[in-house]
Amino acid sequence: KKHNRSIESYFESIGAGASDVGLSKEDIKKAFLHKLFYHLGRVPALTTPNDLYTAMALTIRDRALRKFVRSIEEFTQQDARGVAYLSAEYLPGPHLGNNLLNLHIVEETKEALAELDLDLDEILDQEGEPGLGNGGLGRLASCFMDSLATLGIPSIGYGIRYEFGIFKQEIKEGWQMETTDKWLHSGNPWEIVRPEISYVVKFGGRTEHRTNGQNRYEVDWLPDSEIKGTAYDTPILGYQSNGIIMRLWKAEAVESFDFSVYNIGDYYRAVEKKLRSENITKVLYPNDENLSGKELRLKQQYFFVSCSLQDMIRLHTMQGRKLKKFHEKFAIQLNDTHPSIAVAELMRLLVDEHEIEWDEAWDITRQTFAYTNHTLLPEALEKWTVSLLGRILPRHLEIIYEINSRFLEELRDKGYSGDQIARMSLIDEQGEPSVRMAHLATVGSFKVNGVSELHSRLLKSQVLNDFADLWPGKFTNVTNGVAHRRFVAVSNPGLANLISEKIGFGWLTNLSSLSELEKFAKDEKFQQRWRDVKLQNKTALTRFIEEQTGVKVDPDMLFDVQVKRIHEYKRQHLMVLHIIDLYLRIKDGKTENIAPSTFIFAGKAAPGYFLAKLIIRLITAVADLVNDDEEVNKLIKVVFLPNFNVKQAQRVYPAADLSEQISMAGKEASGTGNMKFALNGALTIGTLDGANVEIREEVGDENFFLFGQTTEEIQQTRREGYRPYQYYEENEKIKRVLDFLVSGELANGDKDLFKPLYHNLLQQDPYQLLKDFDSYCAKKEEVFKVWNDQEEWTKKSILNVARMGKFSSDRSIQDYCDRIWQVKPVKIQE
Ligand code: B1H
Repeated sequence: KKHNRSIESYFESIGAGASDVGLSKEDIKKAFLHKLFYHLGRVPALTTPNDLYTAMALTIRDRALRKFVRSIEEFTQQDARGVAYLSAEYLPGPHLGNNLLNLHIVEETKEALAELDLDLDEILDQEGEPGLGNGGLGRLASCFMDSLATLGIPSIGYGIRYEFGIFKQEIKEGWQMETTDKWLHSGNPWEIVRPEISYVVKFGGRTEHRTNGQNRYEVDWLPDSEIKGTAYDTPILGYQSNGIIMRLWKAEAVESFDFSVYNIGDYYRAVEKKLRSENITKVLYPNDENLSGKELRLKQQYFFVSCSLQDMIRLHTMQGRKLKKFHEKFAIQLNDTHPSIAVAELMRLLVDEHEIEWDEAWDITRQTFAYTNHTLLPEALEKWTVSLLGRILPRHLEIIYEINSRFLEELRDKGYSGDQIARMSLIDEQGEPSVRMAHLATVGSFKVNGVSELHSRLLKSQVLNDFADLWPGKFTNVTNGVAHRRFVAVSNPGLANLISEKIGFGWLTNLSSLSELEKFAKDEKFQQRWRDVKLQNKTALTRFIEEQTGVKVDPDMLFDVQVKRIHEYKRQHLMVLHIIDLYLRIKDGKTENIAPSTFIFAGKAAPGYFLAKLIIRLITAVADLVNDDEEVNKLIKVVFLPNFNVKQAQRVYPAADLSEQISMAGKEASGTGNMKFALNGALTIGTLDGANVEIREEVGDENFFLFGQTTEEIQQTRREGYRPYQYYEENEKIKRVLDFLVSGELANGDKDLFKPLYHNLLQQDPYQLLKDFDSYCAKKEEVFKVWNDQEEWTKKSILNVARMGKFSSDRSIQDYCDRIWQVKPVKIQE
C-alpha cells in the first residue's frame, strides 16, 4: 500500500499521473494534438495520414506505458516466478485497435477524433503490421503474449527484430510474386529502443581446454567474430490489466567501424564489417515447416537465444539472487526447436562463464526449460549438421556431445539396445552426422507438450515415442487457443456487441460464458440479428475483395473460405478439385442443389516451394475461368486474396460462413484459424485432424461437417499400398476433374502448366486427396442443403459460437501455468 502510494506520487511528479494520461475524450484529444505538434512538428492542416496514425499511436502508447510500468514494477517488487517465452517468430498484428479495446477507450477515441473531423477507422487502417513470423506458430506466440498480459503472469517474450518480415505477396498473371516487407519504413511508434540493454554474442573460432590452479577443468571459447544485440521493447497490454514486454533483438557490429582498417584509409571495408553484422537480423526465413539448414538461420537462432539468456541472467542476479536458483525464478518455454540451442547455451553460461559444476548446471538447465513441439512433418524437424554447428558454435557442439554421452550412458545402464540408442541419440549418424534439435530440446526440458490432444498423442506414439516410454511424466498436452479479444471483439464489433447485449461483457475475460448464448440459438429474432451482422461483415469484405482483386462478389452467396499457408498437406487443391467438379456440373446444366457460393482463398507459399506456388496458380486459373463465365458465375465465384496477414485475417474471419479445415488427418498439429472462424460464427467442414477433433467434440457432431479418413485409416491405406491411379480409373468424377487440369481449358490453353500437380496426384498423392475426394464432395452436398435452410444454419452458427469457450488462449496460458510452469498471476493494485 505504502509503496503503491509512493509510486503514484512519483508518477504525479514526473507528469505521468492519472490526470496526465487521462482516458476521457478531452484528454485523448488534447494529447493527440500535443503529439502531432511536439513529436511530429505538424499542425492538423498539414498532416499526412501516417502523421495522424503516428500521433494517435503515441497517444495510446503513453497510456499503455503508464499501465505497463506498473506491472514491471510489481513483478520486480514481488520477486515473482516468471516465464520467458522464446520464439523466433511473432505476428502481433496491428496494435492500435487492440490497445484501444484493452484500455476501454474505443468510444472516447472515436469521439475525440470526430471533433477534429477525423475518422478512427481511417486511422486504424493506416497501421501496417510486424510480419515477424510465417503463420500459425508466430501468431500463436502473439496470442500468448495477449493472454499472459491479460492474466497478469510475470512474463517476457523474446525474439528477433527482423528488419524485413515475411515477404509481401502480389499476384502477377496468376503467379505469386514476392517483394520485401518494409514494415519499418514509416517508423514504428510502438517500440522503444534500449541502447543500454545490449549483449555481445560470439561466433566461430575454437576452444581451449585446460585445468586451472585449483584443479578445475576450464574451457575458453576463442571466437572469430562478435556481434552486439540491442533490445527493442514493445509493450503488450492485456485486457483491463497491465502488460508485459515483447523484447526483440537487433544485431549490430560491436564497433561501428573497424578502426584499424579505417585508419589506413579503407573506409568501405570498415563499413562492410558493420553491414555483415547487421545481416543476422535482416530477414525472416519464409519457409514454414520446410527447413533449409542455412548457416544464417542457425546464427539468427543462436543470436537471439544468447541475448535472451544473458538478459535473464542479468535480471536474475541484478537483485542479489544466486545464479544457482535461476530455475526458481524462470521457466523458459521453447516455441518449437528454433530456440533449442538455448539448452547448450545455458549450460555454457553456467559452466564456462559462471563456474558452476556440470552436474549442478545440468540440474538447473533441466528444471528451467520446457519444449513445445508444433509439427510431426519430417521435413520440418530441425537438424544441423555437425560440421556446420561445429564451425559456427564449436563450444556448443562439445557441450551437446557431452550431454549426449551422459544421456546414452544412462540408456546403456538401463539396458537399451544399440538400435534404440542410435534412434534416441542427439546425433543422427545416418548419412551426414547431424544434431537432432528435437532430441536436444526433449532431453534438456522438464516438460514436452504438443498443441492439441491428437497431436500430443501422435507425438508420444511416433516422433518422440522412445522418449515418452523413458519419461512418461514429461509429456503433456496444451491445446492451442486464440486471442478472442482481437479476433472477435476488435475485428467483429457487430457480433461482439450483439453477444454483449445478450450476455454481458463477461465473455471478454471468460470465454466459457459464451455458453449463455445457447438459449438464444432458436430465437428467431436473435437469429435474424445474427444473420444481419454476418451480412454486414460480408458486405464489407465484398468491398475489400473488389478493391484488391477487381472481382465483384455477392454477399448473399455462401462464403466458403480457406485461408492459411499454402501447403500440400493442408490440401487447398482438394477444395479446388471440388470447385472444378461444380464447374463441370454447371456446364452440364446440372445445377440443382448447388447453393450459390463464393470460394475465397488466401495464403502465402514458401518462395522455393514449387508445388505450393503452382497451387496458387491453379486457384487463380480456376478463378479466371469461373468468374468470366456468365453461365457459371451466377452460381459460383472464386477469389484469391493476395497477401494474407493478420490485418487481412481480421477482415476475413468475421465474413466467413464456412471454414475449410481439410488437411490430411495426422498432419496439422492443431490449426488455430479453425478456432478463429468458429468463434466468428462460421461452420466447419473438416477432417479429424489437429484441434478440429476437439472443436467438433465441443460444438457437437451435428454442428460440424466431418469428412475423410481418420489418422488410423490413412495409415492403414498407406500400409495396404495406396494406388491413387486406381481411383482415377474407377471413379469417373475424379477422372473428369483431373483430366480437366491438363485439358488446356485452364490458363489459356496451356496443357502443360498443371502437369506436375496432375502427375503428383496420380502417381503418389502423398496426402491422399483422391481417397478423400468422394467423402468431401458428399459433405459439400450436405453443406448446401443446410445452407438452404437458413434457420437451421443460423442455429448451428450460434451453437458453434456458444460452445467455443475452450479455445481462448487465456485457457491455453492457464493450462501452461498449471501443467508446466507452476507460475501464478501477480495482482496489481491500482
Ligand atoms: C507450425 C511450424 C513451423 N508447426 C518451421 N511448425 C518454421 C515450422 O520457419 N520455420 O522453419 C516455421 C513454422 N508451424 C504450426 O504451428 C502448425 O502447423 C499448426 O498446426 C499449429 O496450429 C501452429 C501453432 O501451434
